[in-house]
Amino acid sequence: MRTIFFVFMSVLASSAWPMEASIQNTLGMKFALIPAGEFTMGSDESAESLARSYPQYERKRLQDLRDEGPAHKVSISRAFYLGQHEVTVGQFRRFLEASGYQPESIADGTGGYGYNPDYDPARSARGDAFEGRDQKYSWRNPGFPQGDDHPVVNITWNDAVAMCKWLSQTEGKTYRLPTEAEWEYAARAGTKTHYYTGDDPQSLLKAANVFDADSAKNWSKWAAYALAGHDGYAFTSPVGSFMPNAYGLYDIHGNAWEWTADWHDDHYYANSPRNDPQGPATGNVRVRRGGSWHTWSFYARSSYRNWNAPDTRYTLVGMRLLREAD
Ligand SMILES: [Ca+2]
Ligand SMILES: [Ca+2]
Repeated sequence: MRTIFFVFMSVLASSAWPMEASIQNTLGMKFALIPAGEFTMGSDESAESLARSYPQYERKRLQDLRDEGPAHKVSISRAFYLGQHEVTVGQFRRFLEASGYQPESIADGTGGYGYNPDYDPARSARGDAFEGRDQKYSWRNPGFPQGDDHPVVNITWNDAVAMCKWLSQTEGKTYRLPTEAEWEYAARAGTKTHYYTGDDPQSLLKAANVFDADSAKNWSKWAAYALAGHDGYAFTSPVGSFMPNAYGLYDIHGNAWEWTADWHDDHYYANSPRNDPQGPATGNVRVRRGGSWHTWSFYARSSYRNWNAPDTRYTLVGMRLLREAD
């Protein structure tokens, strides 16, 4: 009897509740199950090697990547669900309506950034590509038209965390931003190349909305860095418009940058733990990953890291959420 009971419990533990391959939450957000596993995080690629894929880039740009190395083995010990898409404008609006939360760009009265064809970066103090901060810009208005199925932008890291907290309370599940390690592991989906489509930047045309010939029409001085050809979108595209990676994740490269949970530190990879690294304990800026519709292909690579203060809101930065597996 005892043996039978033991066998029964073993079967329960191993297979009675298999995790579903994909799930949909109360806001209609779809999540794919990312299995536990190991991968090589970061990159040690030399400037000489990078120059073969990015011949038009100044050498300094190819050398200035200290924080991507050393490449190191990372173990992700638990499976998790990751949003198949970036959070959309429509989903963010439903969150605001249901929760009463005020996005930081509105709550602090300083607004966000936006595209204005008449704005000249050379005449602005920061030389920024976009106009702002300005109260006329926010998640509602980045200066170009967006449908409800486009990725929400102009949202801060704090806004993203607030949305995770509300979803967790509402659904009784744990939502959070992915760690950098979880993000890169899921983005690569087993690949070791610049992109999940390979090493060639031109391979992005079928998989990502980045700075292409359409965007270059609006920023002609950067035309040399544009992908040759058209991905069909000069600004954001509806999420899921391109080929997904092997885990079923869309727009990993491009469309909107995605906030991660981690603080940024140039030297973190040299001493980070092998198992489930959580980023530095403290910092001033949070990491964002993957590039955007306005990002040159070089900066949309799987290993590339960028960062901003947690209250930064920008025309290029959105989010993708993680839901912990039960
Ligand atoms: Ca584009
Ligand atoms: Ca993205």
